[in-house]
Amino acid sequence: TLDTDSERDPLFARIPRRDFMKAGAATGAMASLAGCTGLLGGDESTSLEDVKTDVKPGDHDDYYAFLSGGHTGEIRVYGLPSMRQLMRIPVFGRESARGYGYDDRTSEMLEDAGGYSWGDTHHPRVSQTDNDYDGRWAFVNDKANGRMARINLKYFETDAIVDIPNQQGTHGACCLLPDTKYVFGVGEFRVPMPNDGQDLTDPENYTSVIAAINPETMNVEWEVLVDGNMDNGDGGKEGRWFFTTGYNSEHATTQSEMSSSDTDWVKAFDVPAIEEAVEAGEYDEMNGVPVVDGTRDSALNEGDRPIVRYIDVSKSPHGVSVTPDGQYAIASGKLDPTATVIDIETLAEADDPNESIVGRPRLGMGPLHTAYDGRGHAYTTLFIDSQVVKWDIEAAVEASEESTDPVIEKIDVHYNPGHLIASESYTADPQGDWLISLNKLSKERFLPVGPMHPENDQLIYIGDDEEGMSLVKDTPSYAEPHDASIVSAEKLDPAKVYDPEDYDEEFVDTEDVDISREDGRVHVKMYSTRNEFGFEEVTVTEGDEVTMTVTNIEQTPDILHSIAIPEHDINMKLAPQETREVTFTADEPGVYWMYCAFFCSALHLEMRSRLIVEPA
Ligand code: CUK
Ligand code: CUA
Repeated sequence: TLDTDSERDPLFARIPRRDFMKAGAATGAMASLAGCTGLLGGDESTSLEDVKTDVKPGDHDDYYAFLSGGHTGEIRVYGLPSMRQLMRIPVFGRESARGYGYDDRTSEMLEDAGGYSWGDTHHPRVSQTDNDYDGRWAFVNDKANGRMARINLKYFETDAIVDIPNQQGTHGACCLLPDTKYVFGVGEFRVPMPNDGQDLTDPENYTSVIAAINPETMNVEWEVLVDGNMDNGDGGKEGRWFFTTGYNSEHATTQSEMSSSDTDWVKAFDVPAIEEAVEAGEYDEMNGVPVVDGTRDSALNEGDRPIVRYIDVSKSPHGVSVTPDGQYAIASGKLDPTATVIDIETLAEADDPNESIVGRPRLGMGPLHTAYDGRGHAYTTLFIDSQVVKWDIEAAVEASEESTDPVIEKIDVHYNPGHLIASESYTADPQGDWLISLNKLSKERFLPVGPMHPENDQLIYIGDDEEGMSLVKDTPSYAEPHDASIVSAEKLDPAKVYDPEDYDEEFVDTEDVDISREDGRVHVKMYSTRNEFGFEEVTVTEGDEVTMTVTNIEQTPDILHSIAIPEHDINMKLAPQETREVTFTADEPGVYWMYCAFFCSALHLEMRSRLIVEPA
């Protein structure tokens, strides 16, 4: 029989707890003075009866929630607390209602980013300034093809995608706070470096990298290669540390080999130290990117300021997130019932980074991801138990050993939650009212719709510490939200019509309509408005390369047109004051009725124009 924690769990024996327990307790007291009341004070909590749970017809929600769409490659925008889906934003795949991937600009963007027809979005993160949402951008990863995309929150549309060199399986995505200096792409799949076919058979040599992307230019500024895989990532609040989880410290390629050792790592990247190494030229350039060696025995990890700290945690950690006060990084894994609490402040001084582990609360089976309410509580999904567990962060640090004491409450969710996200949990000042549990299975919760079931995103009220968590809503969702960011509505200010200054396409007003021809190239400039296009007919010759520049000249918000061309695979959405351009070859003689696909007015059906292709 096993009597002690250290016998049950070999990892536990390796964590030196004695010396820093006192330090942990002291900083805990400081945190509570700084307003981290939670159970200590409890006065910030509000009963469910006193908050808006129902959004009446015509009323607005309090929050935007940006949910990833997994292997649909898109982002979905929900209103909270209604959980109404307000918009879908295509990112890595074409989408016809928006004409995304149909006009020249967006199809070139998708083509330049690798030309793939899909992506796998997991982690939508919204840009911050001074640790608060600034309303500029959201970023999201593509796990399938190693990419990162930027969504412009003025227009709620994807405006840049970078195909990250040297990285396969971009999984974690996160901004370096407080001011979004970088967006990090976290590479999950280990591959030969460079992955050019020279070294195929020796997995020992495979590596993965994190990529630091400049949010303004979407340029990859540098990368750091490491031992083991990486998985999720989150940044500290002070601009120094960036954390990733990872599995496969064994450097294996099969599942059984990947589970042979007892521990894996959380890696803490010392960003300013990495920047210094790049500055000093201590890198290899690979595919145009400076790649810094952050493996354990690299020279850059040997001095007094290692660029990457490898912290031993229990096997296969998955989620990692930094507490709102920036004090702790909390990681938890699929295979171990505990979470690991890492004291960020002590990391810089600790000789052995394992000394920075200050808590190992025992939470339940399959703890995956953790969110925060700003009142000192953490909420962790339990994938196997199908629950969300609420626990007290300081109590976990003060507990003298692995303990269930910090656990306050558990609520059943339906079923098998992956991520969960609380309102503004990724900022320094979460709102502490709503939490969404993104459940992978819905089983029998909804009307059956065939063998592919919807998932179930459940809205839970967490604002009342006395009454505890309350399940408020089930929301069926299409595969597959992984993570979300919840932003107060007043922090975003989306445009109602386009500003032509924001784009390169030439605005075509009523007096600018024109058809010009030169050497088999035809340029058609026209507008759209209720209920006409700038030309009633456009005649070209078989084989002509046709470019159409079309402006929606409406000023009125919400009056959209499109130009759809039958049998040419074209549909261009045109919101008010928006101009788009499309180029195609008119290779089949005949008559094609170009029409508007948005029902824009009573004469919408009449809004069409003939494309006449004369035989050559
Ligand atoms: S991951 Cu999917 S449930 Cu990509 Cu953050 Cu954990
Ligand atoms: Cu324009 Cu219908």
